[in-house]
Amino acid sequence: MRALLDTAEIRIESWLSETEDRNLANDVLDGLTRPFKELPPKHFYDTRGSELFERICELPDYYPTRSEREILELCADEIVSETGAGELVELGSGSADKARILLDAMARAGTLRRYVPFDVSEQVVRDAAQQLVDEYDGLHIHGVVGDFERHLDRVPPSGDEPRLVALLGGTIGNFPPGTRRRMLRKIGTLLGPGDRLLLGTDLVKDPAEIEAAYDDPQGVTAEFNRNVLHVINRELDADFDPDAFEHIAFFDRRHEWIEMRLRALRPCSVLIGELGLRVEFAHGEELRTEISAKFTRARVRDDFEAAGLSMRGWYTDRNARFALSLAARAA
Ligand code: AVJ
Repeated sequence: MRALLDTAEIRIESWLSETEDRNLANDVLDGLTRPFKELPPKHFYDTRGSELFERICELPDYYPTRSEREILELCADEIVSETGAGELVELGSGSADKARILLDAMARAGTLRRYVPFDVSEQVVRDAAQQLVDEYDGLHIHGVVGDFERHLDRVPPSGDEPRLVALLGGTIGNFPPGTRRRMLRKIGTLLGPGDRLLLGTDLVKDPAEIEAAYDDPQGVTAEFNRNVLHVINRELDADFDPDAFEHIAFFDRRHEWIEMRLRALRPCSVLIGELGLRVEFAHGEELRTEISAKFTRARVRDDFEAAGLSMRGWYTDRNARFALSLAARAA
């Protein structure tokens, strides 16, 4: 662990070594040697990828961010009074602008004590911490820089006041179904008896509307998708030609998830220098880069139950596009 900052109000710890990072090399080695090639979506998010994602959130067709914000604005006071939360732990905190809506509600309720932002990006955690201590009087911040698939046990123990652990944006939908339940179970270990999980999930709806959100005419999502190839080129000394791959997004009705893929427009032979690995793509071969599951209330409830949690609240936006649910550790 590296202590990055330690003042009266802010403590930031990093659990990522610069070399190990997000385990890119091992994920590439696994994913590109399979019969159906696949990469985990977490590698989209270098600086450029995070910028592209922010642009996606502003696209007219990408409804999840706006819908979730609408729910937060509508329901934050109720969520805070329901939970009595004095501490907010946010997994994948990013720029913390959603957190602000919850922190405001906690400040109004007079319970606000501590914010624990958890993110892979050191810069993101630093910036959020610096800004928020100035904005909220008496707020303590304990930032954790890490990968929440591996470093969840580094979240500091909860204090005396009830804790709200938030996983927003629909990120839980990016995990395959078994891993998703395993993740929820691990997150459950952060909860004491009075604590709650606040989970954001995109909802099942007209497939055309979902597909439009992942295949914008401006091509921002396509660039975001291809960005993973730029990341591999830079980090692992590879020679992908990103322009030789086209962006695909389709809703899989059986599994009720969106899939993003990159399809080779011609045969490609790629050298991953750092791994001494040569990877062949046939013309038309597809590489799966992301699934993003869409939920019903029953599906969220079943996942909670399989993970030792129980649903305690369900909030949607006016158009029922997106949901926030509250869960507690099952007795
Ligand atoms: C990271 C879950 C917010 O799955 O919708 C956006 C990522 N991918 N457009 C999602 C994403 C393509 C996004 N989340």
